[in-house]
Amino acid sequence: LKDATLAHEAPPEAAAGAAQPRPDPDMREAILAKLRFAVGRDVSAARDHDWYVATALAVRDRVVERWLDSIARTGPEKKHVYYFSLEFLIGRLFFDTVSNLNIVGEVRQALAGLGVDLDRIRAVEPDAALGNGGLGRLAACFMESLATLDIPAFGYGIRYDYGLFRQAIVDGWQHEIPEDWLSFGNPWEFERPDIKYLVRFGGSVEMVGRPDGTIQHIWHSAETVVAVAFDTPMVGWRGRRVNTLRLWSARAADPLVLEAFNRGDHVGAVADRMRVEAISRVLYPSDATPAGQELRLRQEFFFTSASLQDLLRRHRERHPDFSNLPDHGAIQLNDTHPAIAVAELMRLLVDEHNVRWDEAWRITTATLNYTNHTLMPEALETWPVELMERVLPRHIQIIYLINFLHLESLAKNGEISADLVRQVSLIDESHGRRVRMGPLAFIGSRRVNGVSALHTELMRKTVFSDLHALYPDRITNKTNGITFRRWLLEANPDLTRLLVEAVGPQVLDDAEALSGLERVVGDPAFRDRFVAVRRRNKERLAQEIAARTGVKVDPAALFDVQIKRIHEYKRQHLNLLETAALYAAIKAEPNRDWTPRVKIFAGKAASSYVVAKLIIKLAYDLAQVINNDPDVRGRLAVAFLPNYNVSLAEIIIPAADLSEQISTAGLEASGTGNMKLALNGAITIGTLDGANVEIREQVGPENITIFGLTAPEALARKAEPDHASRAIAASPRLASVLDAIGSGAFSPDDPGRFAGLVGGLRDHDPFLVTDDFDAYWEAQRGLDELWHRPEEWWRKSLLNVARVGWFSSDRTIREYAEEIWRVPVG
Ligand code: 7GP
Repeated sequence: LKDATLAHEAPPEAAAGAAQPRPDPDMREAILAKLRFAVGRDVSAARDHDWYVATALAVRDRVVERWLDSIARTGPEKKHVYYFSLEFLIGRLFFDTVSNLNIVGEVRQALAGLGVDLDRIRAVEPDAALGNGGLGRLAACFMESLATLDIPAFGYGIRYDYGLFRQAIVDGWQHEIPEDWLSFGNPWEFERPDIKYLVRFGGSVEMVGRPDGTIQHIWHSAETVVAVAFDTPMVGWRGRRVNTLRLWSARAADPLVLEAFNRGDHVGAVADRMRVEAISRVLYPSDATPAGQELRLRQEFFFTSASLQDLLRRHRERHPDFSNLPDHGAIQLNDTHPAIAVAELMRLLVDEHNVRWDEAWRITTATLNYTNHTLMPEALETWPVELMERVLPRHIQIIYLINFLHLESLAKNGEISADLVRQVSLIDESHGRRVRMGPLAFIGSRRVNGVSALHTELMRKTVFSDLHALYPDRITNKTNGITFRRWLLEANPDLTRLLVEAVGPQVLDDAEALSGLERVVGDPAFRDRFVAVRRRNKERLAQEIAARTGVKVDPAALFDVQIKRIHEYKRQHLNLLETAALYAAIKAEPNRDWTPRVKIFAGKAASSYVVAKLIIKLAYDLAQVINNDPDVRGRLAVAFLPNYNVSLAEIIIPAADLSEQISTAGLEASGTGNMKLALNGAITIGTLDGANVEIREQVGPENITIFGLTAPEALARKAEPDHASRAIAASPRLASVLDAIGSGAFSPDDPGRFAGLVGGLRDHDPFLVTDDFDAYWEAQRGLDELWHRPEEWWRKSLLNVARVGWFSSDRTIREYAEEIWRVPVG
């Protein structure tokens, strides 16, 4: 599997707005010294990877200066933000770091003087793929913006030995390959063997009466795991601040039973170690499907407990007690994965530090905050009570008590029906007894937020309606954002250079300065340069497509891009149906002036998600037929790019003309790819879902193509039992494309392959693919026509770039800082 390369046509240093870089003899010497003394190689023997490590280490020294300075500069009294996340989907760090330190030119020159090409060695770095999708990438963007805004912050998570699987496509089927990103070492991390905590599991709880009549709970755990810290510096723009991403690795307390080993039981001697270390072995490949496994619960508790212990220890070094913890720290729970923090913080305060229950509850609920990222019922975490009793016996007691006091306080405030109790109880009794982590996080938090205006509104009205009625001020909206440093400056240096010329260098520091572009959208000379930049980006993507799939595509065609996790609610299959219908239409009328299109797909399916894998196979089978049919050559091509990850996104996004954001309305919490694509000049075709709603507000309805059912309409339509059959009956085009796919027109080797997929659409179609098909088709044809009026197309494209400054994660983080964390912004 070949990894994404990022060969640039032109050096990106001008993008960083630096004055002409001066040769930096220090950098050259530093790289040479690292190569010799840290890597242990001579210049003559050094390979790309050696140069990469040597350069990364030389750059890292500069980071460390600023890191230590940031820590020293932040007085102990300053409030910190703690971002708890099971996922940080970082991607590569080398170029991000060099670019944020504004030393691209120096490093490029130093390397060039040594006969080494920066763009070649930066492609050697493996992606840090410690996340599944949007939620994990958001955490990475937030870490960068926190540092940029000079907010003291820690990211807390798990140092997985294996990141999200690598996707290989074999004959159209997804295969998962372990992502051993650490096998060549990781120059960005610092192991901290001295920063470690014990995390306990299992056992029983003893209750002992104290002389004052209160009861002390003593947890006799069955198993102890050591959490060891690995720190990675997170560099803000212009190196203004460097924060810490602290990831925990699991170690056995007794790594080797020497007696067993000496007896000859070489495997048994390390069995315990294997079991313990499994906790940080691998990222769960689940996006919006619960892993539902004990190991996942162990992961969640492991990192949450270690992180809480770490921040409580630091607090106690400076303060006599924990009463002022909320003044010095704000914790953000990234979805419910760390929601056990509610019970663990209570346990640490009450059991370990002898804080009174009420006071501990005050501290907990003033410190914790919770972000919800999905309303899909199957993704709302619950844990069987039986499992929690076994793995976390003390925590289940605490959760029961929190639940009791919560329900009691409701009763005190008036009548409370059995129905309401069922709705707001932390224990779900409807299918076996389960702990509901969403409501636990809600009750234990000061603020609860959704990630787009629509999503937050739906949180209030649906999943959290009862809790919202009880705590009407708690839910707040924080529309997602993206870091423009990675998704514009680094991913699209040529466009960045053009923007700097057009609106001035302030655009590098202030996303809203993009609005200055409005002045030049009508200038034909500027537009030509914009189109030329896009053309180069598209040529680069065409090369990448050819290298990865063998498919040759024309960079002059409309690049129609859908890149994201494969999921039925995201409706890649709607796009594929339209592709098959378009293919049929072109074949039927070959002489029409069709807009040449390349349909580009990329994304991973959860390993257990059978339908999602079948959708990938459908894309592949369509590509086989369409790309090999001379009748449509030059008009339609299909490419499924394997192994979508951050680095591949950095190549695709600057080359996209059309951005597919076509989820069933009401189901995509926000989306962030939609923002990245619009920022780089793609026009969006989308439903009124997630942040598409706000993108429309920002760019103007005439500069985005919206189609299909709205969220309330979708909800109502789904309730009509025969909605799919009626939609199909009303649309001959849809009926015929379903017949074709269902009967094996694209899978002659296995004609029944897609019968189930098509049958599902005919029978239930829970994601309303059939209902939205015609509207989607019409919207696409409108875009075909628009492509024939390039002046208009590029005007809309440019207005997208000009008007999406609001989606900078700097804006999002500012809002969190002011309204949720109450920390000053630098
Ligand atoms: C995603 C949402 O699906 C996406 O709409 C949103 O933009 C993103 O979070 C960031 O808020 N959710 C996940 O990635 C996810 O794993 C399961 O959700 C909890």
